[in-house]
Amino acid sequence: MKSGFVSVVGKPNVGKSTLINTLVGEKVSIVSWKPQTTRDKILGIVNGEGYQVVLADCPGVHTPKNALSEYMMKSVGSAVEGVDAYIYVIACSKKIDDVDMQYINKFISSGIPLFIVINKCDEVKPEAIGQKIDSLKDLKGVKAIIPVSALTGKNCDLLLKELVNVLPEGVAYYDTDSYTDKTVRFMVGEIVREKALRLLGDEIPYGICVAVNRYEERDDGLVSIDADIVCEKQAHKSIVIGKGGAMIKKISTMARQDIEKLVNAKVYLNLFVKVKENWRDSASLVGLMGYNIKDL
Ligand SMILES: Nc1nc2c(ncn2[C@@H]2O[C@H](COP(=O)(O)OP(=O)(O)OP(=O)(O)O)[C@@H](O)[C@H]2O)c(=O)[nH]1
Ligand SMILES: [Mg+2]
Repeated sequence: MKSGFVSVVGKPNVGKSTLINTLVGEKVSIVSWKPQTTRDKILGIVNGEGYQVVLADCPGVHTPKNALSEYMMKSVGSAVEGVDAYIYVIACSKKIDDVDMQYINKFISSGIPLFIVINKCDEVKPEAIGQKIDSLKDLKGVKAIIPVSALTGKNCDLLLKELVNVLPEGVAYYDTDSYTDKTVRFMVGEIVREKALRLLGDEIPYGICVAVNRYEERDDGLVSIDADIVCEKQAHKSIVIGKGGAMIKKISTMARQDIEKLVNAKVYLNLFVKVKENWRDSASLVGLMGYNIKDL
């Protein structure tokens, strides 16, 4: 069979996680309109007739400002080592800048097949897509430039076909019925964080992490979960809770609905809000981010 690893890299918010979810056909990685949504490398596994493509979703590339973003950039560094192909994603309506070119040139000089994916083509006129392709056509050593819409799925099948073509003959690296390397516990934490990102105003979500402290499958079939939403400031805590608990209730209801789909069972989700001042600057906490932060 054809099998291998592919890193998906690009600036924040260009649609890397959406693309991986579409290619995998499952919600592997959370998505929001706020940049820097993905914080960690997450594998999405596409299993098909005669192939297995393991896609690494990476945090958007940016200049680190604190220990958290340093951790995020390290995870990009680890995700681009020893892979069989690269996908570099740009958004069609965004200018290609020096950061993009640095990565593109680095990938070209590695000699490993590079696909440049122009995403969000549903947002622009066809002429704009043509212009974007033209602006890249002089680059030597790019396997293909593929315009897609990760949102509508347009051309994603073509991208998958091209990817499979460049992968070596090998074995399945993961169970052919699994679609990610992450645990249910991790995904639960991410779902809660996604709802917080989507429901809260601009400033607060960046300072939030979620720790799933208890995950219990009860005898009656119900799944009972305790999770902490950790924020950076006391003032943020009351915003996350909301007036009369309205905000935390909204986050909890939306997250519970998604978690029920994920685990295929009724879920009892108990959310707590905690404060850990400036946790993003604390390298030791960042290492645990998103999993179990016991010592808060
Ligand atoms: N119109 C349109 N929107 C898209 C498309 N793909 C992604 N989006 C939107 O773009 C926003 C960012 O998508 P993500 O998938 O979270 O982007 P990302 O590159 O993973 O972002 P980071 O994790 O922050 O680096 C979300 O609001 C998506 O719904 C697309 O093809 N078309
Ligand atoms: Mg992402």
